[in-house]
Amino acid sequence: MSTIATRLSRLLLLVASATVGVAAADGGTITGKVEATPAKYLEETVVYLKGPKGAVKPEVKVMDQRAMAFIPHVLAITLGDTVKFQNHDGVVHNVYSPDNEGVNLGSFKQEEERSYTFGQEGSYSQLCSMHPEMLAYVFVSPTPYKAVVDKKGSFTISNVPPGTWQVAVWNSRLKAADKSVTVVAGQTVTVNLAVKR
Ligand SMILES: [Cu+2]
Repeated sequence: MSTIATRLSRLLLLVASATVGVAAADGGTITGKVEATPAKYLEETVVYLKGPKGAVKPEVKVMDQRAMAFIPHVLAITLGDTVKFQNHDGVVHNVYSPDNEGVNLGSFKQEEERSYTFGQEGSYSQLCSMHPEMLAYVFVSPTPYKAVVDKKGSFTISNVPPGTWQVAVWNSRLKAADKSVTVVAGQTVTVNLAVKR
């Protein structure tokens, strides 16, 4: 091969690898709004993608206990993530969930914390055996592409790999059919969903 041809093929290789790198890093955005009927259950809603799963680096998320409540009220995590439960109240709290594999972290006092790695996809109602009014939800998503809706029902899921994916909704009491959405790199696609009985 002549020197010029060698240089040209090297240059083409460089351009090709750079293009692939940009495409892999450059995801799209899914945004939209969830409407709930009845509306009072709207805040207990998570929008998530059923795929792509891919390789996910586990993270540690926090659920606090403060002023006799779990904070946040709904925590969305990815399967493999660990939740650190804290207690910032002057009283002892217990942390348990009867759902899926069942969880009981026992009782612990102010400034103590205990961690748990949830074993299954889906929702866990999060309770305290001493204070029946304390209720929250941990939603374990099969993918890292998930969002808890805000007070108006709006959500945004960023950095989604390009492709066609199933958008699903979890709500503590209501249901919605999945929707198929096609994500294009660098673009935002809007998906509106309705949850009802
Ligand atoms: Cu408690």
